[in-house]
Amino acid sequence: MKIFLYNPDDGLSYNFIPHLWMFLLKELASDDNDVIVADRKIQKMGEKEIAEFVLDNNFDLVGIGAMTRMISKAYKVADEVRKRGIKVVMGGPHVSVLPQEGLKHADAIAVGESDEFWNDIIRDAEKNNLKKIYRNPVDENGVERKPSLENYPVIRWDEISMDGFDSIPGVVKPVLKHFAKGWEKFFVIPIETQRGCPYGCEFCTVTRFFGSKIRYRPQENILEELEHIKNIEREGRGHVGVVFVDDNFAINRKRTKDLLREMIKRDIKLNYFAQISINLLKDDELVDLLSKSGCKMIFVGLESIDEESLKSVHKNQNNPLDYKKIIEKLVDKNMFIVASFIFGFDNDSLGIADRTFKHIKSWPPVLPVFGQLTPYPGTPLYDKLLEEERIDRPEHWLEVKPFVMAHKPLKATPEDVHRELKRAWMLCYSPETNKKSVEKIKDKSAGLQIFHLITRLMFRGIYYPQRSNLKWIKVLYNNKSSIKFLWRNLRKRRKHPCEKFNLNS
Ligand code: B12
Ligand code: SF4
Repeated sequence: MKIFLYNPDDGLSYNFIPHLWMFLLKELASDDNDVIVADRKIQKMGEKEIAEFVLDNNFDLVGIGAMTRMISKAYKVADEVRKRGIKVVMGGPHVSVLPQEGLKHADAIAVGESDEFWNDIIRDAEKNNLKKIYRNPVDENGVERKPSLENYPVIRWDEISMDGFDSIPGVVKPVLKHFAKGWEKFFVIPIETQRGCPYGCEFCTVTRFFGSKIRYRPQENILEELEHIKNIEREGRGHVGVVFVDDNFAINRKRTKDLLREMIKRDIKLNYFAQISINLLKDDELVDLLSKSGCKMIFVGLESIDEESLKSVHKNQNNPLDYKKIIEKLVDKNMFIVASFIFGFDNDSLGIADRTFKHIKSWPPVLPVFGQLTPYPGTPLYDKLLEEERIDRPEHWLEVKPFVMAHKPLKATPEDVHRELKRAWMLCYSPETNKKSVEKIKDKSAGLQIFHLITRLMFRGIYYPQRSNLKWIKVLYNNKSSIKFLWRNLRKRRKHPCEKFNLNS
């Protein structure tokens, strides 16, 4: 069978992190199948163009995955592909909750983690005998038996051509070629070490989808995959940024510390990004090992600076009083925080953007991201708001309006929340704030300062799309004072910045 796997872009990031599920299912498919994964070129195509590509390349089956946010694009692609007589199977967090909706657009739906039944789907498709729904078996109590990760395949990233996944914007490449040779090619590679989350925050789909009990991949198996990834750098094919997609990379601190120690011992240190709850980062030994093993950025769901708001969504593991101290510790160890905030909690009122910015300003530089509270199907939040008849657009995913709420919070209107979001993005990524951020880290290595500024400019693009070269040139022009500051500061140093792009000190 010739199989094509596709995940729509979120409309903003060109899938800068390639979707792990596609590479995982490619690896799990039995050897007699030819599985092709959609790359960045495909992301730029419209649904008809994608369907024509599938037809022209004689694919027998198309697998589509999507989060709720991208589901309407996924359905459009599925419809176009099926119009051309090719079978479509869909999976992922959205259709797993709403399989009947998915079946209006697909021949079959994979409900839940599909590792153990993916080959059944392929076999049935080959026999032209697809079932409508595939799911994991249940135990004697009717509880789903989620796949064990004991036999997780080692993905040979070093054997995959990564050229279609290079994430450096064309306009920045010449600058990097000049100042930081080797960094003009940068591949982002996703990897998982475990599944599940015990916290069960009200707005999140993870605990219901992956379960509250953590299942782990064997450590040797993870280390083997990291070794293959490291080979990409060792062979000089470009630089790599690993993303540990686990919802909480350090949920079991002992295991994580053991893994990090082994990475250090075996010299498979890689620049990486992970998601970790702020409460776990109080552990100094963990922070030290993260830094020594190559961690450069940590995504932390801070969500709010307001304790009441956190309580209202059962995010009890966060304490806003801890934020500053922990962030200082991390930046001190050369790691940056992607600080994720949500606006639109029932307790949020006007001025939340300014109040949040006041806190952020008092911290070492972080990369803040802001989104509105969204009731995703399959979450306790969705069920609660539906019962309270507070969702204006109960099927909001069929018409995604970025930064527009689907329900009414109690102390602000959806329009207020949108204004607050806009203000927060503006305040945090203005040229003045960017300059202050670079100034705050003027004693760090050249590499870290350049990395921080480029990342800031890229993060700005989450709210203010800047995909064309012209827009990028404008962004660089508007931020000329940060660039000048950086340039002067780096020239002052004895070691010339071009000499070495060292991210580690
Ligand atoms: C990495 C990640 C991202 C990355 C990008 C996604 C990527 N490239 O992987 C980034 C950081 C950009 C991101 C962004 C967002 N994310 Co995100 N993200 C994740 C995360 C942590 C890991 C995804 C992953 O690789 N999982 C591991 C793989 C193996 O699991 P999987 O994808 O579910 O695949 C399995 C099955 O679902 C199934 N499957 C999946 N697809 C298909 C397709 C077929 C054909 C078949 C047969 C099977 C199948 O098979 C796989 C193996 O079992 C998940 C949480 C999680 N643990 O999954 C959230 C998650 C997917 N994200 C989520 C959300 C909400 C977002 C945002 C909308 C957040 C926001 N407010 O901005 C944004 C959207 C982008 C945007 N800018 O607007 C939600 C999605 C919920 C939903 N119903 O849509 C999740 C589940 C987390 C949560 N808090 O609930 N995210
Ligand atoms: S938001 Fe994070 S901590 Fe909370 S349930 Fe989801 S994955 Fe777990």
